[in-house]
Amino acid sequence: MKRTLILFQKAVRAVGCANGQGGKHLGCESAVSILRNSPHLKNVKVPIEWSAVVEEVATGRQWNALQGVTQTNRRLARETRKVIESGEDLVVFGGDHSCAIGTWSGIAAALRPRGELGLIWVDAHMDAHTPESTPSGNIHGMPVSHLLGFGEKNLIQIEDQMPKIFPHNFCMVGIRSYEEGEQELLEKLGVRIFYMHEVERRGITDVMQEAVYIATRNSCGFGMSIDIDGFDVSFAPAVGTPAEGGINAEQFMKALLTVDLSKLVATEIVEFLPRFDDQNKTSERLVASLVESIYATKFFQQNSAAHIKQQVQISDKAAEVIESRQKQQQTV
Ligand SMILES: [Mn+2]
Repeated sequence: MKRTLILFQKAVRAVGCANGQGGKHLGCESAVSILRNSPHLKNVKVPIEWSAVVEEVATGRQWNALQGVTQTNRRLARETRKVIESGEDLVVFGGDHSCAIGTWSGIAAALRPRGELGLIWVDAHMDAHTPESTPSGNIHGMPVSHLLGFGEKNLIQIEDQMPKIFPHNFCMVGIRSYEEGEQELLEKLGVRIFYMHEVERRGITDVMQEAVYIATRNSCGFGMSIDIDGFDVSFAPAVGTPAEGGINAEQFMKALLTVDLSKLVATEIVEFLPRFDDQNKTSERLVASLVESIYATKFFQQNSAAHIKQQVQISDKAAEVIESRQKQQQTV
């Protein structure tokens, strides 16, 4: 006898954060609405289901943004925590990079009963200033220090009192523009920094393999926070703080094919500033390609069939085997 079975289609849950007050230029707050309507993002091979968009609370610029950034990040943390607690894959679309405080605070809290969170920070900048060391006062230059537990009290205690990231689970890739104060903090903490010159010398594949090792060896899951200014500006022209040189985005996506993404719990993509994009929408396309390559790779590694929706006519015996395998996966 033959019967029809619908194979499980795995989707990535998307959360948006429409924030921009923490950036050097305003404009990142419009990235989420552009991405939600983006034909490029709609056409990616991996299904994306939007679950929430957090609107920004704006209280001013530079340090006056603090109160609003705190409230926005509290809201965002609640959303990311929910998705991770439900066991789903999560992609967060920013916003300026200050949203990382909320994204990873929520995720760290969700994982806390199981273990520590690992994090790979892809960026041109260190984003590790404290309120004392910052020359600009822009909070998008401070998420790393706050996630590590240094800085403004209200920003380091979102969801729980613990540091969100421990230095031994954290590394940075693509760094080439930074100030002394933030470098000092990271070096004092022993954070592994893959500066751009090391990426150039070793190749991004080699570097990402070591980065995933660092982010997974002591953690129960890891994330990637991707500031698109980490890439060469030819792949991502729509950024507010471009830096010369940078990671080749195509090579980065190829490198992902060679790393184990089975412990990846979330990806965050930030600092897309739509009004600086070119006519060809190069940056918007990059965001879509990143999501597709990361999750197509992850789902393929987990189960080569699970991410493809298929209605198949198969024998009872084959249906039994597949159903029992799906059940096993659900109980893991
Ligand atoms: Mn950044």
